[in-house]
Amino acid sequence: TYLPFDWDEYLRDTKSLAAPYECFKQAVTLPQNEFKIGMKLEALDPRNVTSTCIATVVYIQGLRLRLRLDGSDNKNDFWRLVDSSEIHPIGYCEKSGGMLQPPLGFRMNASSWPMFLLKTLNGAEMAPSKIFQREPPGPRTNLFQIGQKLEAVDKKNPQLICCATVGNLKQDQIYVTFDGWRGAFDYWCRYDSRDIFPCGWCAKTGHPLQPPGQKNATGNSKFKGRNIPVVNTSDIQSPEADTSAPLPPPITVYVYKTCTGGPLVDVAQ
Ligand code: MLY
Repeated sequence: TYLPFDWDEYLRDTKSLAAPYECFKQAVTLPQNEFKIGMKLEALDPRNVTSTCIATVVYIQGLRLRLRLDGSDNKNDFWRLVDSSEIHPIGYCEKSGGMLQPPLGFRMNASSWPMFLLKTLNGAEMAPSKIFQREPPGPRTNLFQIGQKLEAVDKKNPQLICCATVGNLKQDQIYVTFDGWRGAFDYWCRYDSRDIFPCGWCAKTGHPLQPPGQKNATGNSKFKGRNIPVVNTSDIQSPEADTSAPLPPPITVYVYKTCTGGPLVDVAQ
C-alpha cells in the first residue's frame, strides 16, 4: 500500500489544471483485471509488430500486465493494459488466418520453434477470452492544451506512471514532460496513446503514481525537496575522539530528505 498522490493540492500549488477525461483514450467505466500471473496469451512483439507471439503475464499492477514473450529473455518485458488491442486469447491469431511467430531474439535455433511452441503451450494456463476487454473508443481529435497535467508512462522505465504536463502540441501529437525531471524522459506521442492517463487514474485503478521529481528544485514547493545529504563518517569528529587511533574506513550514510540531521550532518554534502 502507498499514500495516493494529492492531485488537488498539487494542482492548487502549481496553479494548473488537469487535462479532462475526454482528452484520453481510456475507459470511462474501469474494467476489471482478472488476469493472473502465469497466464498465457497472444501479444504483438513490441520490437516487431508484424509478429504475434505467445506471452506470459509475469506481473500485475492495477489494470496493467507485465508481459514476457515465451522464448525471449527477461530483459524485454513490456506492459499492456487489460483493454489493449494488442493482446488476445490464445487461438485468436490462428482463427484470423495467421501463424504464431518466435519473438525477436528467440533464444533457440529457429528450427526448434514448432517444438518450443508445442511445449510452452502444453498444460499452460491460458487466459480465458472473457477476461479480455474491448479497447475504449477514445476522442476523435486532439483535445489537449499546453500546461494541462496528466499521468504518463515513463517510456524509459515503463513500470512507472508519473506526474506530467502537456509541454507542447503539434497536430495529433502532444509533448509529455515529466514534472521535476530535466527533460531526459520527455517524449512526443499521439493524443490517443494508451500510455497517458487523466489525473487520478492511478489512484482509481490501484497503480502507484510517481510524484514529481526534484531535478529542477527552484521554488520552495514541498514537492521539490533539497537533495538527500550524504554523510562521510571520516569527517565527523566526536569530542572524545582519540585522534591518534586509526580512522575506521569511511562509510556512506543516506539520510531521508525531510530529516534535518542535527549538528553532525553537513547538509552541504
Ligand atoms: N533510476 C532512474 C529513474 C528515473 C525515473 C524518471 N521518471 C520518473 C521520469 C533515474 O534516476 O535516472
